[in-house]
Amino acid sequence: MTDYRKLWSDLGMDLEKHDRLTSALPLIYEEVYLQQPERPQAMEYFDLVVAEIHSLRIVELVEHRRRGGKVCGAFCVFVPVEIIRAAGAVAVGLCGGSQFWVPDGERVLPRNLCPLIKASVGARLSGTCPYFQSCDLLIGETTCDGKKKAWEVLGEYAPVYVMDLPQMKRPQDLAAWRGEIELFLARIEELTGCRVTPGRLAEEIRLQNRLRQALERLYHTRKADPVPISGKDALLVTQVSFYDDPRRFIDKTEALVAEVEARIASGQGVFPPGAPRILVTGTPMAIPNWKLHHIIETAGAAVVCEETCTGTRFFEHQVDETGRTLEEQLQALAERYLKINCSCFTPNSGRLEDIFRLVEAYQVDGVIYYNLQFCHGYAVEYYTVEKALKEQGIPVMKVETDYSEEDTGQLRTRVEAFLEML
Ligand code: BJ8
Repeated sequence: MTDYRKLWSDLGMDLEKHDRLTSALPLIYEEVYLQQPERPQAMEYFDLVVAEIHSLRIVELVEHRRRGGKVCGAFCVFVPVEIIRAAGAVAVGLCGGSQFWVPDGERVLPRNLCPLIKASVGARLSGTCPYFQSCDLLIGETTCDGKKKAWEVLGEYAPVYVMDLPQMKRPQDLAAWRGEIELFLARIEELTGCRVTPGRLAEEIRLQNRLRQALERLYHTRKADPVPISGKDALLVTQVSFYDDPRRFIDKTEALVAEVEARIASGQGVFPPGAPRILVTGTPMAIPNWKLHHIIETAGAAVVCEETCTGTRFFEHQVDETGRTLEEQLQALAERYLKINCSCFTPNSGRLEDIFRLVEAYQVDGVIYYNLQFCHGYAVEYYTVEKALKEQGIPVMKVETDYSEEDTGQLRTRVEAFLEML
């Protein structure tokens, strides 16, 4: 086995602490992922990515930087990665999904803050995440208050650029967002020293659209009964898409889709036909946050769709590819990204429409509303979602949790009770 300690130490990482972080992962992964029956063979690639999550891709990032390239890290699906890549930089997703990083985040942030923010900041402070260590620029955004203020703190430890996201979707908000994208492009050009040309941007727009389509096709297979792939596996694929080389990711995901489509043709599933079908909606699940999916799927139900930013919000809607000038392309990017229905918008009725559409398309039996603790936007929005779903007779339950394992037993009991009444 290759020893990556020199690589990590060159990145300024805390090796001893990093050993503690990585020592737990194989056991958890074995229990949560590898013990699932009848997994598609093509999941082997995604297993490898997780097994080597702090090495294989990091070697590529280090090599890219050695050749003079830049790496940018983002925390939100609103950041237009097409622009980063069109300027010759690599884009990686940085949201922290591990409890391991929370205490380090709490050194500088209040305890009663969303775990995703604490873990993201903690990952940087602890010096145990090679993705953070490889970034030349971190890109924050003004979505929720917690993130917005956390970037000021994070800025003391690494270069941070913040995109100002509007909180409404009126024509003037679209115009403002388009202006933000122009400023972002200028900042990325300054970082990389490369001009973004319409030709290069068109290429990256097409590539990211292909990536979205690959995920969309994978999700489409989950509409079948029996379900041909577990929710845990589908979630993992989406999580990996934030880190991986996009071309390789598309190839591997398309291979997975082909295998899963063949399973549908032969009636093969990972759950018995008729198993309860669950839509998870709410806050994102950054790797290695598999807690809720694991509870649901070991209680006999299948997660068939995620209306989250590690689900449909990430890949729905393509960027219009017909733009020939930079102006047209930036407008197309602004329009596509502003279609994402995050709870930081008011009103956010589009999200409700999405949930109903997905309930129908995936033949959902029940909705589980996933709310990371202290995420007020999604917590408040539950009122509207619950009311609308109940009016239509669609069962819904809310789960408010963090990254720790403390409430696992209690959550399991609640989920089992919910599944029984479906
Ligand atoms: S577009 S959901 S990725 S902001 S960090 S809002 S969980 S309190 S992540 Fe998000 Fe972009 Fe919206 Fe999606 Fe709540 Fe936590 Fe804030 Fe969060």
